[in-house]
Amino acid sequence: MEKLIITAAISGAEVTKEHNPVVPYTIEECVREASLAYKAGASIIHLHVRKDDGTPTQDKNRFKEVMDAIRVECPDAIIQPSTGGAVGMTNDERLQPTELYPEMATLDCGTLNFGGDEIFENTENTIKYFGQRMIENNIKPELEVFDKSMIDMALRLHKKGFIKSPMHFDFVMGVNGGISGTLRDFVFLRNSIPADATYTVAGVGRFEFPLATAAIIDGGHVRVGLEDNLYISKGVLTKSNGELVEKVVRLAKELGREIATPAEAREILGLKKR
Ligand code: KMH
Ligand code: ZN
Repeated sequence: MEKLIITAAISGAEVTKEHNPVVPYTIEECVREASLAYKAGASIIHLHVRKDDGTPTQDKNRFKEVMDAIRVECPDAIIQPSTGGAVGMTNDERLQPTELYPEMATLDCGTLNFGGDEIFENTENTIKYFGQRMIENNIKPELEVFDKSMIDMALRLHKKGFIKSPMHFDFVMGVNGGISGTLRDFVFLRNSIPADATYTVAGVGRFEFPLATAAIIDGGHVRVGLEDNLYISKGVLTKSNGELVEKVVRLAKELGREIATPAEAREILGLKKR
């Protein structure tokens, strides 16, 4: 079985220090959280950035500052900026980090309810626009799917040339508005992607570690982090992204799965270090 790629989604755009005081806002805090996750075994850092007061931003200069600072502590980590940003941002605002030519970036594959009155909007034309930009800039998209229909959308746009093979998916499961985090739905998603595709799973909240375990057994990959889950165990806030990654590493060891280094993750995903 392939080695396990662990992604740490260290910050997100929705969670705040009121939810867990270790949610990073400043550059120093982002470096601390990325570095703890990297040292624990994460090879990919999925990144959202904030202003110092915690407001999410897709500002290219802020991304550059944070990414440069993370690279000092985590020289070979794969840094994967979000192009999802935060609900309500415009497409061009969201696409700014692609101007930094990262190896990877997220590509969200559909619209969904995102709690309360929030709608995370990704029309078909938006997905085409983002896909085209990533092809032009030689950026490997991580296809964020919050529901089965989004896999179908990605497959259709792949046929039309907006997404290249081999595709890499992130099953984001358990968002209030998306697919549930049950094992039944995990099997449904993993059986719906092409044979040459890879996937990682991001279980939201209490689904994080059960779905990580399923992916470890299945030969998939795992995403954890404060963006998706604030707790190390029921009712106990995690001390860091590093602690969440350490738990995945322990589960993988128990189940006989080795952890991929960043170089091995690049090999598995077909990335070229920039
Ligand atoms: N913050 C969400 C609205 C992504 O990173 O591409 C979108 C998100 C997905 O987190
Ligand atoms: Zn994200």
